[in-house]
Amino acid sequence: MVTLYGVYRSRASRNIWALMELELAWSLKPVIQAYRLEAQGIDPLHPEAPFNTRTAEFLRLSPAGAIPVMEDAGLVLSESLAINLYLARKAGGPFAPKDAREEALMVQWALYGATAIETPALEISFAYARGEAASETGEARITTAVAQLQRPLKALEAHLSSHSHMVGGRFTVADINMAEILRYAQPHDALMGQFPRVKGWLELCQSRAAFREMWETRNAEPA
Ligand SMILES: N[C@@H](CCC(=O)N[C@@H](CS)C(=O)NCC(=O)O)C(=O)O
Repeated sequence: MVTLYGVYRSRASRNIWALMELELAWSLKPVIQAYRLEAQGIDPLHPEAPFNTRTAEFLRLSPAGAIPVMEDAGLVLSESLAINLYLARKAGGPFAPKDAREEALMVQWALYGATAIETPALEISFAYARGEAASETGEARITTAVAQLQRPLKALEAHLSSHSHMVGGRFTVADINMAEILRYAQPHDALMGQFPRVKGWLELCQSRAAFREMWETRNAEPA
């Protein structure tokens, strides 16, 4: 049984989506981000604070103090993209890499997403989530992020012009990993409109039953 530590409103969403696709037995141990408690005026270190990323018991499991963390038969793993690659290998089947070559490509795309796309995409996500997209500061942040995303999204657009999916011509863990990173930039229509193949592929990934189930539960979770 896989235990996932986190909440739906976090990068744990990508692991939950994968777990649902793979139909693995799993349970969620709620751990909320400390910064979200602070934003509500709650001291994360208060003895009655909800279990959070600064709770001593969680820090023993994850010294980095970040969610998600996964535990499976004694293996403790952090980094959401690595967790998904592990889950796919554990379950096997078409969702997983079929050989070393596919595995290398899946790692390549996960690293590219994490290093070239995630940070500017998150800037866009935060600006929209905080209702700042139309403010002067928000617009400036979005403009910078959009500029930083041009090169990687051109690379993805070119890839998706000759490939139906990230790897192997089928829906795999590599699609979840990249789709969940790109989701952060999705509220900015002007950017997505520049890259129609990326937009279409992302919407196709998100039309899957497992994504919709994850997304519905995520949206029902208190913000
Ligand atoms: N690269 C890590 C990032 C993990 C991360 O930053 N998680 C955020 C939530 S999505 C977090 O736990 N923040 C805790 C805090 O700031 O208190 C991953 O992909 O798992």
